[in-house]
Amino acid sequence: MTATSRIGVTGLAVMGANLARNIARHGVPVAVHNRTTAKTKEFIEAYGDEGTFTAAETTEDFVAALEKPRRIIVMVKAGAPVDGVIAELTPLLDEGDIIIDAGNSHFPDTVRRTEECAAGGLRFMGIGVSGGEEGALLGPSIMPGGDPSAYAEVEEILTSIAAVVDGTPCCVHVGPGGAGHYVKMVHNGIEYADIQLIAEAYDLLTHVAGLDAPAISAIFEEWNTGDLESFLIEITAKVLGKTDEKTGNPLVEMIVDQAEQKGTGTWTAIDALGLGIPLTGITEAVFARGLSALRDERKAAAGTLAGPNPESSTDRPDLVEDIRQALYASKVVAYAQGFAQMRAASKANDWDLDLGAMATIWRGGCIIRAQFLNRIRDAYTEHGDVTNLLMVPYFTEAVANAQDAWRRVVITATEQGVAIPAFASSLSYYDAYRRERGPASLIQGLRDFFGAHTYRRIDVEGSYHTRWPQDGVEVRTDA
Ligand code: NBP
Repeated sequence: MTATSRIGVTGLAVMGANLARNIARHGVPVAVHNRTTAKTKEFIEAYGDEGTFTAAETTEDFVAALEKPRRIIVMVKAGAPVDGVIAELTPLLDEGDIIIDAGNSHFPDTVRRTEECAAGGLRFMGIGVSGGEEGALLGPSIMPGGDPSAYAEVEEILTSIAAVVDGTPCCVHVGPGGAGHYVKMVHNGIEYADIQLIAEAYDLLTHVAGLDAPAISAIFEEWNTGDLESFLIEITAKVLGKTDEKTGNPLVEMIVDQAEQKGTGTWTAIDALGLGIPLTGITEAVFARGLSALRDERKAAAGTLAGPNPESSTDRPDLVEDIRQALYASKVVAYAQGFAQMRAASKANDWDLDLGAMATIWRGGCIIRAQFLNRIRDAYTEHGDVTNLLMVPYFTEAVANAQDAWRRVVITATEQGVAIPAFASSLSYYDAYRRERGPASLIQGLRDFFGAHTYRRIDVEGSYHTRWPQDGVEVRTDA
């Protein structure tokens, strides 16, 4: 085997195969390999004429086909398979060679693998790739993390295969270690929130506004021409507009209402809990999927638990526009929270994330691509280190303009008994965030009462405890 390939891809399921094809279509010779060799043969038979491929049956041949420093994209199932592939590759590689995990790995695994590879003289990168199978083939959003010297070796290839928006490739070096997979994780979390908000809007338009799926499809199509313009709103119109060939009903009504998940939303929520960052939109979206999965329990509860009086229906003419505004405001909150989480993680891990660049590379190729991300990019360009996007004038004003409609929607939904966890929690977050003084003073008082956990006062420095059950006297505890 002669070393003629500039890069290798191992793992030829849908994502790996499409990434390899995308790279080859850009004129880069690619070595391809898969654990099950039949898949490699199938790949060459189907796509071999799309570029210069070297098919390798063994890992040894795969490595031998690569120019040095070797650049190897691993696109196998996240988890133990990635460690297995790294263990197989490591003894065959030389110092400075680069292993690139482009799957959806959990970022702590990426941090560990980076250290393990570095101990053996190898450079490791964890890169997030978004856009599903079509994105991988035609231009994904790429979030590369890891050693900058390794990125320099693959930058040209990665930027050439990425989606391009306004002449800018949707690929930028995110940061060291696990930064790339971290940002991809938050991207997926935001995707959960976006989808949940859309589902809540659909529920309201169905059960409060009384519209059918084709009518709601037309509404989403119209919404896609304004502030909400995005891939997810566009495909919502398509999904709602689809008629089931078997029954003639809207297909969405024939699909079981149990949402599945692969775990990235849960990782995002758990990470936010660890960082102490309020991430209500994404977390409610994960919980909502969990609740949807309790189909049998819901079925039993539907006949048992009382709801509101069905006669208290509403036919407000402005309801559809109110829902649009509530969706937009809630979306602003979900993104503000996700970006606040990335900011906190960047500080905690010394990643120095350029959050404006993250908004820039999410504008194309990925599932959450949206017009809206231009506004987020502009916010970081104009205001630098933004603590919370809600405080940037564009979003401050956007939410202020939408808030009356948002409140009406939450009230109406609650009166009608329609669950809107993401709409409502986003509004509560907004109301809590804009309060100079909240009710946590009582929480501190209670904690001090039952656990002597102490509290701070607003008028003087120090830490205090009141001897509640004894003599009620306040004592300073840090003096
Ligand atoms: P899968 O996640 O379904 O993984 C299948 C691939 O992993 C096959 O090539 C399989 O080889 C290989 N593999 C497994 Br399983 N165990 C292995 C092992 N122990 N050693 C070597 N290879 C092993 O593929 P995918 O859907 O293409 O996704 C790849 C990665 O990209 C995942 O991390 C996924 O989360 C991520 N991702 C997927 C999407 C998407 O839309 N599907 C989007 C973005 C990111 P075999 O053929 O021999 O079984």
